Amino acid sequence: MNDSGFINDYMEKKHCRVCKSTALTTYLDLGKMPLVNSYVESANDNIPCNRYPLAINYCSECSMSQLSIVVDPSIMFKNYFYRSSISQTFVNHCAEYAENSARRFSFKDTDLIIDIASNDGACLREFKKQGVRVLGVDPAENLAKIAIESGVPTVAKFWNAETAGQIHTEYGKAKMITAMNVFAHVDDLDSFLAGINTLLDDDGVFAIECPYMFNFMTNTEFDTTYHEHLSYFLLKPIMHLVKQHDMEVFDVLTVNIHGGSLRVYVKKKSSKAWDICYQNIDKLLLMEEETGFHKTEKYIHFSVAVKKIRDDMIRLIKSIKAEGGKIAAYGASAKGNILSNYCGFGKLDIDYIIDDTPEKQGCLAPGHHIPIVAFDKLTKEPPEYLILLAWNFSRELMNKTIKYQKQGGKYIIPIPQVKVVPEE
Ligand code: DWN
Ligand code: ZN
Repeated sequence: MNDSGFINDYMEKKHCRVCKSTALTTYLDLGKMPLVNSYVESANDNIPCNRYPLAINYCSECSMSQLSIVVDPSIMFKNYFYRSSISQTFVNHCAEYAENSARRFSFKDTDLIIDIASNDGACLREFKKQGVRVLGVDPAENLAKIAIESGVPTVAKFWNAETAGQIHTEYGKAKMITAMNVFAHVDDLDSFLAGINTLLDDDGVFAIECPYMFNFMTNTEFDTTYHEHLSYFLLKPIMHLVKQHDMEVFDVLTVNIHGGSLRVYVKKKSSKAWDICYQNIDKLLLMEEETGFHKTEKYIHFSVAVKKIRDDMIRLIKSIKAEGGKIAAYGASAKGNILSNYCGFGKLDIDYIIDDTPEKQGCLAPGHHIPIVAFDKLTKEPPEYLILLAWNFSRELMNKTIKYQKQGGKYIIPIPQVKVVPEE
């Protein structure tokens, strides 16, 4: 057992992290998968990747969905390849979020805004434009360095109660704490929320933004299942969880980013500063209830839809290759690594994966070790088909490849169903 209590890099999760129930039902099992952000040096092509069980369990007590294991976070997050700022779509999303927050919560220039899992500072750079003090928290030392060099002060640590205490001593209380694409990545949510309680001003705002289970299932976004994503949230379990920490949800909305996300605004129960938007909250809870998401039956057949996407992708790739067609991909994303490994694709199927993240170029993608290359490869060796593995940014990727389109190049978009664009 290592010093963080992990044997063999991971541990089984036998109880619900929200309500502690053991009434868990497995409804999706993708088998053993590699860690999606463990990109491989090309010299290590002959060394097989570690693979870990990847399955999701549903809690019938509180409607929480969570992975059946927890992989040691220090393996996944201390040196992190993913850079939030590569996607202009995401940067624009952050700019809108920062402007909206400054207006709604009447930021003053003395206010401190903290972003947990701040990555390369993409979001806090937008908040900084609103004239507030900012502080990032992210365990990835490589990303913290980039953020600091871009003018975003960053503490290179995991967020928990202890880190919150240290920040409180040095920086004081925060007006707003944002948790974008991290709340689903954390096993000990009790320590996470204890840290929020420590650092959040009495009338402060805690804002969670995470992938929404409603979109995950409705659009069969199974490839966003990976070991970093421990939880797959509905609004119902989030409300249950924050209540256990003397906090309450005061507003909620769905946002069109990363395949469809939930943004949940939380305040301390004692604060009277923010009206509770019951209409928005009740509307979403009712939608979850009426569409069956609060019942186990809803989940039982999800794997059928997942297997259909896998089978459709395999059939399409096989038919293209049978006719001698060349196939490449764009977006060496975490989701793309799950989709391509789950379909069993390898170098004989996909020649290369384009990615604009400098740190990923020249590496091999986890599992199948398909080479990751810079954009200019598309001009030098154009394929007949380009799989958009970052389908959540299809528009941005297609806008970047107009020349490829004009030369008759085609796209394969795998989610929510496998389709070729333009249609054949
Ligand atoms: O939660 C997480 C989400 C937010 O980001 C993390 N745990 C991991 C990561 O997941 P992902 O890698 O699937 O995220 P993206 O943002 O869908 O990945 C897009 C990939 O495509 C990146 O490697 C960057 C690349 N890309 C590019 O090369 N050129 C993306 C765009 C838009 C581009 O123009
Ligand atoms: Zn539960």
